[in-house]
Amino acid sequence: MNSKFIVVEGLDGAGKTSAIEQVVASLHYHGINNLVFTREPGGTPLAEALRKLIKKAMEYEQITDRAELLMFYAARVQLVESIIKPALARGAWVIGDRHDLSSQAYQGGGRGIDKKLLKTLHDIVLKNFSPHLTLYLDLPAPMGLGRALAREKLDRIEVESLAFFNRTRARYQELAAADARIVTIDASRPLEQVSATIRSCFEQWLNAQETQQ
Ligand code: Z5A
Repeated sequence: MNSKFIVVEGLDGAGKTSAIEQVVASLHYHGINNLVFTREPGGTPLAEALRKLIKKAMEYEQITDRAELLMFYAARVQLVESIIKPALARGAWVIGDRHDLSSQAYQGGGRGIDKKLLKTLHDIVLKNFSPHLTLYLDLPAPMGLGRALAREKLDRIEVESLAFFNRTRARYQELAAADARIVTIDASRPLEQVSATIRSCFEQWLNAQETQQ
C-alpha cells in the first residue's frame, strides 16, 4: 500500500496516546512497519523550540491570539516540509499526534479567530497537503480536563476556561461532521471500549485502502 498520513486529534486528555497504540498495532498486523511518529507542535528542533514558547506563559508579555496561531503554523510547516513529506516520499507511514485540525478547533473555535484568516493561512502554508485519515476522539471538555489534571501540571493553554474548551470541542465536531476523512470516536467510554472501536474503525479503513489499490 502507498504511504499514508494518519492523524489522531482531540481535546487534551482525550486518549490520543492509547489511540496511536491501536493504530500502530493494526499497521503491524497488516505488515506495515515503516512508521514515522510526529507530534504538533514539535518534531523538529525549530518546532520543539516553538512548542516550549507556546506552552509556557511568559512573565512580562501576553502572547496574542494571532501570534500564537502563527507559531503553530511556523512549527507545522517546518514539520511538514522537513519530516512528513520526505517520510511519505520514501514510503513510510506517518502517524501524527495532532495536525492542522487542532488549529482549526483551538484557535478557530476556542480563541474565536475568524475562519477566513484560518483558511487563508492554511491555503498559503499547507496548500493542498492534508492527512489521509484523521481519528477525532470526542469527549466532553470537563472529562478531558479531569484526565489531564490528574496527570500533570497544566500548561498555558490547559489553564483556559471551560467555555474555551467547549468552543474548541464544538468546532471539532462541526469540522468532523463535514469531512468524510475525519472519523469521530466516542472517547468518553471506558478505555477498552474506546480502543476496540478505534481498532475496528481503523481496520475497516485499512481494508478499504487495500481494495482501492
Ligand atoms: N494546540 C493548539 O492550540 N493548536 C494547534 O494547532 C496544536 C495544538 C497543534 C499541545 O499540548 C497543546 O497545544 C494542546 C492543544 C494545543 N493543549 N491543550 N489543551 P500537548 O501536546 O502537551 O497536549 P495534548 O496533545 O493535549 O496531549 P495529552 O495531554 O497527552 O492528551 P492525550 O494524548 O489525548 O492524553 P493521553 O495521555 O492519551 O490520556 C490522558 C490520560 O487519560 C492518561 O492517563 C490515560 O491513561 C487516560 N485515559 C485515556 N483514555 C481513557 C479512557 N477512555 N478512560 C479513562 N482514562 C483514559
